[in-house]
Amino acid sequence: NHHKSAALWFTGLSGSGKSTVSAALEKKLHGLGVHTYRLDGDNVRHGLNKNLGFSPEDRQENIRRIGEVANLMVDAGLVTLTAFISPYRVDRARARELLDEKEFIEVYVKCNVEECEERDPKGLYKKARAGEIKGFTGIDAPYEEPLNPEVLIETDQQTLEESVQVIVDYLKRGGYL
Ligand code: GGZ
Repeated sequence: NHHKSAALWFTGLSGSGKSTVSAALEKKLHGLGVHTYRLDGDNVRHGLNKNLGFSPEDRQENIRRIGEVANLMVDAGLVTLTAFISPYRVDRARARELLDEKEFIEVYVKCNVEECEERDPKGLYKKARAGEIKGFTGIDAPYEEPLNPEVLIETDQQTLEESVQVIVDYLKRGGYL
């Protein structure tokens, strides 16, 4: 049972649903017999990238290393899911170049910032509003929306199941499944 490997590059605001959607998609892919690995803040920012913060330079380096690791994992034959804000277009474009266009699937997890702020799962928007966190994406640091993502999901308008299905349909159409 062999599947084409690829990088699924999730991007979106904090609280938009990148982790939730990518985790649900991964579960679905496992059910289909697809070998995956998911990179997210928990296994990268606490390990490989624990010397990095949230300045523009550190975010760029964060994304650069994640691109390199994803590249290795795709080489190893895995469908690799990355779930990071990746706020800068230029950094996402570099990851895309590194990974070779046809294996790079940008998934824009779109959600309006008001809704993200309302969800505030970790209370970080509240801290950003209070000035306790400076340079928080969507509040006082930029998020550059993808202009032409392979997949667009809108978590302020779709259920989790619908969002996952949109990505699964894309993968089927592309011959990944
Ligand atoms: C944005 C921050 C910040 C600042 C801490 N800005 O909701 P979360 O908690 O789990 O997701 C956010 C995560 C962002 O890390 P990434 O590696 O995805 O960012 S980037 O791609 O821009 O390098 C949030 C938390 O870390 N967090 N400070 N200032 N998010």
